Amino acid sequence: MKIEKIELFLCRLPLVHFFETSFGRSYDRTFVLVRVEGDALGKKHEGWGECVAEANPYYSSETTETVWHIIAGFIAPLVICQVFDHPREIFRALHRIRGHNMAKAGVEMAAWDLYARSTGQPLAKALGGTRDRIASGVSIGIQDSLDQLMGKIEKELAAGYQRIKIKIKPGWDVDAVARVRATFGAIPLQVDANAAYTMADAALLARLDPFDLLLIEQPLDYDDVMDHAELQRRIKTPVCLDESIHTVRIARDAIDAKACRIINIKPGRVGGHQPSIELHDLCARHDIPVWHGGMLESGIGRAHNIHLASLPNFRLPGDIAASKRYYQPDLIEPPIDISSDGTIAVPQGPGIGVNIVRERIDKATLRHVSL
Ligand code: OSB
Ligand code: MG
Repeated sequence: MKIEKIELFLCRLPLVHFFETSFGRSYDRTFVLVRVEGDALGKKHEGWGECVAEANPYYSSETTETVWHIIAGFIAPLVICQVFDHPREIFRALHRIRGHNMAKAGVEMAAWDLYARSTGQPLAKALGGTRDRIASGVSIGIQDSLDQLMGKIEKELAAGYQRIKIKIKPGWDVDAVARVRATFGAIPLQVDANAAYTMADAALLARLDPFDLLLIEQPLDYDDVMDHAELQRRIKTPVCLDESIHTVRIARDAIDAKACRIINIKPGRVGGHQPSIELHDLCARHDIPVWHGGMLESGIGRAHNIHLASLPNFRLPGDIAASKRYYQPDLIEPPIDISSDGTIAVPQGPGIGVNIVRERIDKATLRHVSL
C-alpha cells in the first residue's frame, strides 16, 4: 500500500454535557482528524483516523498543535509515497520520532482503515478481533454535587451500560464511592484519579478497599511505575494504569514490578493499532486483563476503538459509549448506540464501517491542510 496524500482537519465540537476530571472541566472537544488517500491493491481508497490529543497538555504532553506540527513536519515525509506491505509496518517506520504517540496514531490508524477498506474487510478482522459485539461502560466526570452524580449514574444504568466509572480527586473520592454503593448496591464500579494522588495518600486510598471496586485507574503520577507498585502492595483494590503506559516496554516493566493488575489500552497513547495489539498480546501472556479506554472521541475515533476492543483479551467493559452521550449530532451516521444488554455492535462494513458526514466535518473544521 502507498499513501499519497494526508489531510488534517482541526475540529471543535461542543460536548452534550461538560466533562470534568481531576485536571479540569471541558465544555467542548478540540481534536485533529486525519484523512489519508492512497493506493492499495491497485485501487484508490481513503482512510480516516482521529488524534486524541486535546487543546491543552493536561492529560498528556501532546496537544492539537503539537500533533499538527509533528504530522506535517515529520510523520508525513516518512509516510507519503513510501510502499508498505501492511499497515503494521508504519509504527516501526516512525521510530526515529520520539514520543508523539497521538500524532503517530492518527496517521497509523487512518492507514489501517485504508488497508481494511481496500481488502474489503471490517477493520476488526484485519486487527485480529474475535467478537462481533463489545461490552460498553461509561465514564462519568466529577459533578457539581453528589446528588447530580447519583442522577447521572441512575440514567446510565437505565440505558443498560455494563459498568460505571467515576472520576475521583482529593475531596471527591471515598464519600462519593460510599454514596454510590449505598444508593446502587453491588453494581460493577471503578474509579479513575487521573494521577491526582501521591504516596502520602496511600492510607486514604486504602479506605476504598471495602467498596469492592473493579479497579482504581492511575491514582499516582502520569509517568510513575514504582510508586504504583508500592501502592498496590498497600491496597486491595486492583491498580489499573492508563497515563503511565505509553510504550509496550513500560507495560512490561510495570507488569514485572507488579505496579498494576489491569491495563487500560488507548491506541492514541501508545502510537496506534499495531502497538496496541502488541500491548494486548503482552498482557494476555501475563494474564493481565485489558479494557479499552476513551478520550471523548468523535464517531471516527470511537469506531476505531470498537474494532480494536473486539480482540480477545479485552475482558472488561470499555469506556466506549453511545455517540449521544458526547456529540449531537456526531460526525457519523447512524450514530454509535448501545443495545439494552449494554453492548455495541462491531460495524461490519469495510474499514471502520461507519458513514462519515463530510458536511458536519466541514462545519466543525477550524483549519485544514493537505500534505
Ligand atoms: O483518563 O480515561 C481517561 C477522557 C479524557 C481524558 C482522559 C480520560 C477520559 C475519560 C473519558 O475517562 C472516557 C470516554 O471517552 O468516555
Ligand atoms: Mg483514565
